[in-house]
Amino acid sequence: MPRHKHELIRERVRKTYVDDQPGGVALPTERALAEEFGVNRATVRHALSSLEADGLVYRVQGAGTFTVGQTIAKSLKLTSFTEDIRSRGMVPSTKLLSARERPAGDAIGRALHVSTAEPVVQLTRVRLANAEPMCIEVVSLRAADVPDILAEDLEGSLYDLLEGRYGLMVARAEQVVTSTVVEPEQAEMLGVPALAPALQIRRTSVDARSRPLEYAVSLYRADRYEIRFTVRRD
Ligand code: 16G
Repeated sequence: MPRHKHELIRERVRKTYVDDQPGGVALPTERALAEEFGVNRATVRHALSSLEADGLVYRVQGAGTFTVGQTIAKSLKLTSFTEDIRSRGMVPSTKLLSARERPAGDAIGRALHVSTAEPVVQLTRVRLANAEPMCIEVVSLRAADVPDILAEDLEGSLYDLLEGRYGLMVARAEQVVTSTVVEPEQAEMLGVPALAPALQIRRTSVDARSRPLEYAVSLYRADRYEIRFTVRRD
């Protein structure tokens, strides 16, 4: 079936410049694309609008057109970062930024049900998928729950470590999602411009007896993450 010219161009642009690209990669200019594919700029514009409408690229006034990359749907099933990324056929990795013991303080103490002076272990990690940064996570655990954890490899799955070495199993978590922006010092770690939109998820995880195990604050790139949930009429 003959198709419109802009649809053919759209498919060629998609195959050449969009598919398999990480997010934030600039496409050539409209003029360059028009030349490359031997069509006029209106056709290219039409093709780009259609890619934009499908959420595959985004346009920034005066700067050009950029790939969105694959987004990761975070469902309300309780999963670890490692599981989320593997389920998308990507390879998870982690860069440990800091690992230390400190007093819980107010907010963390409240979340973990300990006094403000109680020592907690705090890990700050950049989590990546196919070597591309996805989120920054700050996880706090009661130090008494995880003796010698600072000597462990903290660049793998924390949930595997908690379960395998300490017998701690997360059964449920309370989560609060807020929208925010990336602070300048976080922007570089996430590979996005400062003040780019982000999703913050605060998770308090408890075991089967409702004892708090983990308080985690994860900052996700909003261009790569979405939250999906099922609502049911009972
Ligand atoms: C997820 C959790 C985080 C947990 C981590 C463990 C959310 C919002 N947060 O990122 O609380 O610490 O997974 O992942 O889902 P890991 O086992 O791969 O280290």
